[in-house]
Amino acid sequence: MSDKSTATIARLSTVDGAFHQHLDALLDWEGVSDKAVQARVEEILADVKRRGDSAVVEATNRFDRLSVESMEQLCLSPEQLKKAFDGLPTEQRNALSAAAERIKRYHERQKPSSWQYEEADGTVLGQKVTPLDRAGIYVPGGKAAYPSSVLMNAIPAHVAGVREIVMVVPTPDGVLNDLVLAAAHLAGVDYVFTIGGAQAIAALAYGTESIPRVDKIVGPGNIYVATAKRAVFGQVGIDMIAGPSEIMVVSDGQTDPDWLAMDLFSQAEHDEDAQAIFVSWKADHLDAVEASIERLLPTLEREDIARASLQRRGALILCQDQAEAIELINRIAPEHLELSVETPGDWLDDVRHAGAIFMGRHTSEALGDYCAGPNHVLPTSGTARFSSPLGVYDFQKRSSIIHCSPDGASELGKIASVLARGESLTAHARSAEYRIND
Ligand code: HSO
Ligand code: ZN
Repeated sequence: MSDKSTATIARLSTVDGAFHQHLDALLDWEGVSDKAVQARVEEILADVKRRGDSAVVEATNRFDRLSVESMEQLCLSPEQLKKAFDGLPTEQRNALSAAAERIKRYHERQKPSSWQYEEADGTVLGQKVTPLDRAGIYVPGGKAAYPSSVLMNAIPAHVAGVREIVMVVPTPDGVLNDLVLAAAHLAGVDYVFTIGGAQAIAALAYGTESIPRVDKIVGPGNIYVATAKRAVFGQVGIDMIAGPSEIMVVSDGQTDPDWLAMDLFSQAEHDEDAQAIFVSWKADHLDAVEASIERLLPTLEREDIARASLQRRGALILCQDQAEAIELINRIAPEHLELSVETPGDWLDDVRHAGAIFMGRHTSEALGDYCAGPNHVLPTSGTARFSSPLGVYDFQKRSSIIHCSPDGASELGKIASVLARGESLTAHARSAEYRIND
């Protein structure tokens, strides 16, 4: 690896003997685990469980520097959300509405159907899909409050048919973010409470006098929020615990290097720990992309964050050919994969692990982050090996249906009786045997 302290971004080559070691070191990411934070979070959870609203109000006053007296002052009505939406500049209102429409349309397609079929003995078997009663959406406060994330978390819940969507968003120093509230209005959020941190997670998980207990909590947050979500898991469902954002761009050498550099920055600017990895089998193309990075980086408003991210966790990787690029993709299992190549469709069968796949030179990740339609809540840190984007299916559950005919009960009874006696569970056996009809 090049000298991390001076180079903007490391240059790696797959033929280098130490390549795999370097790559492992780059990919290594430690999730949340901090004893002191855990202890603090446990205290807050226990306090909210015991004292409900007053514990949430006190913690909110302390952490967000407010001085409210009751939970009522921390609750926004649907009318207030609509007002925020109506008050936006037309351009923002239109862009938000257009994004919401596209996201809705995409997620409508994910809706699974209940199904059933009949066995030869007349027994009907099936699966019934039911939306959750209530979902809680956590939206971070301050700079990390992304209206696009409100759409991406709440729309699938709404499309799934969740009866009530409760959003929480902290407002440090009482500052409301109108775009966030407008997005909540568009996405079908029912209630918004201006609370955050572990106290908000506790309120959603246990319920308080004013805040309804939810069945699942989704949405990103800081280390306190992530730790609290882990702690209440089991009591309620949670989505993934997201790591820093990542992008992997693979190019055949034909895409404008400036476009590629900016695509890498688009993730690097999120966070110092975000990861941007570029791969090509054309050495001169790597040189060109590196030159674009150096030239364009100083033009970014978030130059410092992007630079730190590229220095800490970025890489430009020279591989030998297309087959090796595919091996790298499947090994890294990136959250976002851009296939900046002429015929990306030819690659698709071989790409096994990626949260979202952006096909071709014109499909920048930024379009997917905001408005293409698919969800931007994606598996990070290699978890695309076993998990999927947030979707309608995360807000529904399935029940099995069994309806035996007399003949079916008799036939199944014979099998069940043998197996139950094999397990020495005679009540099971006799319950099945009553229904044998010969
Ligand atoms: N790329 C982020 C989502 C996001 N980008 C929100 C801009 N706003 C994680 O997928
Ligand atoms: Zn992004």
